[in-house]
Amino acid sequence: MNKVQHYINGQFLDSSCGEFFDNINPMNGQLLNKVALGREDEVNAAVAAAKAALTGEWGQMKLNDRIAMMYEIAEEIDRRFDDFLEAECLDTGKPYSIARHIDIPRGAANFKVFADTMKAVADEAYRMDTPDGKIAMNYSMRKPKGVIAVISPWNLPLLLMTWKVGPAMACGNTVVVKPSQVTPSTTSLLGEVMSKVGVPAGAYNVVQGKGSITGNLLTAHKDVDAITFTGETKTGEMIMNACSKGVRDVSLELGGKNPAIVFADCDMDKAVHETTRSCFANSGQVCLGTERVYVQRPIFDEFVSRLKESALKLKLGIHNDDSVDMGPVVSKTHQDTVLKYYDIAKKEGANIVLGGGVPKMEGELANGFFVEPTIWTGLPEDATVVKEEVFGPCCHIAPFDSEEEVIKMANDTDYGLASTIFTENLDKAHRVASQIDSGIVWINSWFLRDLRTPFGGMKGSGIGREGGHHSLEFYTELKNVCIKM
Ligand code: 6OD
Repeated sequence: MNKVQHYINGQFLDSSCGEFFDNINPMNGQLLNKVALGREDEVNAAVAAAKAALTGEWGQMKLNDRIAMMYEIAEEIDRRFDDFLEAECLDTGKPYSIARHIDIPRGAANFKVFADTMKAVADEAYRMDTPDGKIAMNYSMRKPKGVIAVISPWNLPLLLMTWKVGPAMACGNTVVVKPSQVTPSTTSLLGEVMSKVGVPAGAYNVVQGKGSITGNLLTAHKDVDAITFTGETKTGEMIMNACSKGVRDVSLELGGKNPAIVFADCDMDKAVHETTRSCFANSGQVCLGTERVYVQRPIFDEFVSRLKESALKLKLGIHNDDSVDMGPVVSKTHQDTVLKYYDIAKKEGANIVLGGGVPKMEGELANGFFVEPTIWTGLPEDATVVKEEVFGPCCHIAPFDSEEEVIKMANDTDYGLASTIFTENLDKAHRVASQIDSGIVWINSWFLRDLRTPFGGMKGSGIGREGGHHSLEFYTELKNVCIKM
């Protein structure tokens, strides 16, 4: 059985204390491999390597060479596509049908796009008249922020980790990554890529471990200059607290309780297709996914039955069966959480249109952490599953009458990450989009990503924007130089 190690200062290592923890395959509940548990020694070594690399070979590398290296990393990920695919699917249980088209290509794209961004960086310049009749020129310049701690989640492990590591390294920072304890593999595999393309030691470091141990040590470390995190809102609050010590910058991409608004004048096929994706893709474990669907009353019954029909076609199963649409959820703990919400919905009087429990799986999959795609109707807006993020393959569908009413319903949430609107009336689409409080609004689509656009959440969904040149705001320090002539 192979093991998943730390990658520190260009070397793969076990922990100094020799401790490992189990990585479980969510498709069958079996042990997949053992993962090194990082404690103080590993966190200190990784941060020290990252700090030294800032002034070492990595820090001295010319911008053009660094950009070239970003492209080489992307190309090497493409060359190792099948290794990344297998490792990601075994850790998460997601099927090839998803990871082949989303997770792994984005792992490479996250390096290419930020290499492109760095090629096009423009600085500001202002000429001013001075009080004594001369002139002065101001120009801005950017420098890397330093050692960036990247705490990445389990739902889209490679995609979301590289979404941070790509821009951080393209800007010249060094990184220490702590991936989720349940999906450690692709982060360490990326270490092999870094070694292969000759990234200088210390620029990319990985400390495997648990949030409550390794994550806490990393976020508290005094030589970490900024922290970027994707995950639960509660953890985000703790990380923000940690950042107050030393006044360090933080970027947070947190939870969502995203609405879909389906107007009577929508293209029904499109609305059903995209909502099936947004509710059930990746077993509902996407922070941009839909969990609240609002449908205009004249088409309510038709939409509910069409969404049910579409969800019934989703095939659950093993990752390497190309006909499978949905895998299990990521862990036993998360299966319990989702099922707890399914129970609460029932107790609070939901009409269960579809699912609501554990599907019957055959053979070894019977021990996997599968949950049924689930659709509810009939709950009030203050019901638990209409308010709280479940992060499972489920949604509640409620009717609405007017545009004004649905905007209020959509915005009545502590979150503000994403939303979708379905209508064939362009005026209405723009009008409603402008009034929804979410960082991204998709019209007649979902999860269509242009990596140059600003990405981030409002309210409890996070702080800061990343994507294209917006990522530079977080990953660099901007300074002004004023020269009197
Ligand atoms: O596509 C992205 O860049 C992104 N940050 C997606 C986030 C998904 C959350 O589960």
